[in-house]
Amino acid sequence: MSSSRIYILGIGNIGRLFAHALANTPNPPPITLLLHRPSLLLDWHLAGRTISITTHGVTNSNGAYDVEEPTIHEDGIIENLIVATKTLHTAKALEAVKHRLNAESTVLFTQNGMGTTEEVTRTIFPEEAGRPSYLAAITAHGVYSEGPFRSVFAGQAHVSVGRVSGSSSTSRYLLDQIVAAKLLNATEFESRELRLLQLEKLVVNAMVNPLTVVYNCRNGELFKRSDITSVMRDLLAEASQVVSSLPELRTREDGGNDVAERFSKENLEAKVLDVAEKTAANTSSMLQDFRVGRETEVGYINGYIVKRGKELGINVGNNERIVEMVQKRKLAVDG
Ligand code: KPL
Repeated sequence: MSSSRIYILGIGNIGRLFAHALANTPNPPPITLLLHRPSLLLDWHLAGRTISITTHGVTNSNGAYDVEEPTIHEDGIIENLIVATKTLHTAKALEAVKHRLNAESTVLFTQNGMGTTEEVTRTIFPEEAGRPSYLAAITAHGVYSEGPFRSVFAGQAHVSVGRVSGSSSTSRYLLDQIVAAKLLNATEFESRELRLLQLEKLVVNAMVNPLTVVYNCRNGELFKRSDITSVMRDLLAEASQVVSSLPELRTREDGGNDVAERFSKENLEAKVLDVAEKTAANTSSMLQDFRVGRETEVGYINGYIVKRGKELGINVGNNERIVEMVQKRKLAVDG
């Protein structure tokens, strides 16, 4: 039945984990992997046409997927789409399938950082008529790649999922499938709470990720040094002020007073230190990208704080500098 098919665009670690979790339920939906680069088809054959996920040393390979190259003449409507591409490539990857999405479609975004859904609306679906409804997922699981279509599910945590505020609500089908996929350990939140959780993650990533690049170290090594802690506090003071001032969070009767408390410098610092400690052995995703010369997501993380801060007239000089540093050091790696 076409309405129950789930398409996945972006087959990196998060895409593989979602595919694997959905395929390993008692009543799995049909799943199609959209291979957005031609080289992926060869990789798929080399991987034995399976996705392999290793958990606690045990590898489970499942081949219960159809594959399609989205750029090649397919034009059937996609009703359920999970977009698991990197932030930087999301709008471009969606461009190739936009003719297959309509107001009945549901698109789940799994990207880090903020600003992707706004970018997709601006560049791909500027008209409200015909725009799919949006869901977002925040993934706290630790997954790393062992090669194309092979990942290790290293740190089991949870997924927070829900509708994106302002998005029209059509089907619940995709949400229900995500929550039913036990391996994801997903909880559904209402849109405002989901947004607050996204912003908390944004601030944590805005502190940990670029500092691991600048100081070239694992997460756990960062805040053992008082000089790095002091740089983090300067970045955090700006982030706290920006998030606490966001007008879209002040729409409740109490004026959004919960936001100022939740995003106080003290609460945010406690969160940052907690995540850095719990993920002490991790090489942050930004440092991994940086080391292999890939463009990083700093523009969607600290860059988002800079953009919103400037709109609100808040000084975001420290975040602006760290965006430049990470991007410049990237140039140094390239050159
Ligand atoms: O989300 C992460 C990332 O690396 O992007 C953290 C939580 C910092 C773990 O490494």
